[in-house]
Amino acid sequence: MSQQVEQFFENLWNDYIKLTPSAAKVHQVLGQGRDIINDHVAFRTFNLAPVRLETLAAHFEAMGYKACGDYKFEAKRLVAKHYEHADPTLPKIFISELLVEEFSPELQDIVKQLVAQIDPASVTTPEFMYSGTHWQISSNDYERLLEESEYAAWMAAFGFRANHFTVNVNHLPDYESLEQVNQTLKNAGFRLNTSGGEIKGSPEVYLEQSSTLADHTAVRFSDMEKVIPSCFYEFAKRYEIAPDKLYTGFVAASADKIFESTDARSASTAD
Ligand code: OOG
Ligand code: NI
Repeated sequence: MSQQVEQFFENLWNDYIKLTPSAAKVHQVLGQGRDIINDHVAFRTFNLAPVRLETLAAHFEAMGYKACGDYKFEAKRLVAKHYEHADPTLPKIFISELLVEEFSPELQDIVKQLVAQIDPASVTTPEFMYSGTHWQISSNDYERLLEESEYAAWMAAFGFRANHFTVNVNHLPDYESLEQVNQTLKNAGFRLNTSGGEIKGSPEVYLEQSSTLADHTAVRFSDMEKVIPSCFYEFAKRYEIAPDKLYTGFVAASADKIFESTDARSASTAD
C-alpha cells in the first residue's frame, strides 16, 4: 500500500476516533493491543452536486478501488455502492447517498442550503473525505431534518467523515463467532444496536453483522450546543461462498438496520 493511501486511512481514523472515543476502547477490548483489521469503512452523502456518491467514490478509484455492488433502501430513500481493492489489507468502502428529491420541499431547501456552502474545489482532494461540515445549521433545522430523515440530520450535524469502521471478525484471533464478540462488548459495557436483532444476517447470506449504538457528542449548532449521536463501530463475520473464497458483498436487509445505529430512537426500541 502506498504511503499516501496509508496516510489517508490514518487521518480518516484519527478524525473518526475524535468523535467516537469508544472505538479506541473497542480496539483495546477486542484486540488486547494487537492490530485490528477493518472489513470496511462507511461514508454518507447527499445526491447533490458537488458531493454525489460517484464524485466522492472517485477518490477511492484513484487509489485503485473498483465498484462492486449496488444497493437500494426504499424506505430510507437511499442508494449505496461498495468498492473493493486488490490489496486485501485495505478495507472495503461503502458509500450511501440520500435521494434528496424524494423528501418534502422543506427538507430539500435545508439540505440544498447546506450543500451550496461547500467550496466545489474542496471536494476534489481526498482530505474532503474527513473534512466534516462546511456549513452552519440551527438546532431547529436539525430537528426539522430529524423528523423526516435521521440520515439527513446526521449528515447536517457531522458532514463528510467516516460514519463507522468495521472490525473484521474473521481476523480476530481470539473469537470464533460474532456472538462471542457481542458478549465481550456487552460485558465491557457497550450498548449494541438491537434493531433487527443483535446479529443481522446469517451464514445463509454469507455475512453476519452487529454494531454498537453511536457515541454521543456535543455539536455546536448556530444557536446552541446539543449532545447527539455521532458515530459507531460495526463488527462483520464473512462466510465462504466457494472453497477459500469469502463473500465480499453487503446484505441490503442487514444494512437497512445498521443505518439505525445513529438513531437515538433505536436505543429504546428492540424490534
Ligand atoms: C451504513 C449502514 C450499512 C453495512 O455494513 O451494511 C452498513 C451507514 O450507517 O451509513 O454499514
Ligand atoms: Ni457497515
